[in-house]
Amino acid sequence: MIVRELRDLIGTALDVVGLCFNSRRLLVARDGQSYSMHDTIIKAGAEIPLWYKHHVESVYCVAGEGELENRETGEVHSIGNGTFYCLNGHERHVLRAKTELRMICVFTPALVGPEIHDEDGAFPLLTDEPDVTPSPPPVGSEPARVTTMVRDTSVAD
Ligand code: 9YT
Repeated sequence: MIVRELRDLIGTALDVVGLCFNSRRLLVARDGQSYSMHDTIIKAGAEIPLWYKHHVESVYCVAGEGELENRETGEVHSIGNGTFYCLNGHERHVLRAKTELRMICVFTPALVGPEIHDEDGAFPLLTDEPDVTPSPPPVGSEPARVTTMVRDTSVAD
């Protein structure tokens, strides 16, 4: 069982600060599940073009008011407390925050942790690999494990 408190993530590497959002990554790839889960705050006034080419994202809004534009169809949906959407077709979209939004986001495959959006509004597909540095761990400590950012080049952009 994994039990975490949001307050324990604040200010750590899993509290990822973007230009107009804060993504607190509660569950990430190294936790061994098929998805990651984030508690994300989008700043009021933000307009974010996104395109999750490598991931499927599900989003449940629990606070705030905003708008979701599907750039493939031109459809615009209001977002508020209780709105859910799933980008199961990797749709290009724009998220607009009229007020601060709080969104619970689930990504498949799981994010490693430090991902930020690239120029297309996508997260790169990273792999979580153990550190292979052949130095012995200090006596009495757990084996060291660090997250390395490795671009998976088998997936075309
Ligand atoms: C809702 C959304 O896509 N926001 C961008 C941030 C992302 N969801 C994240 O890192 O949690």
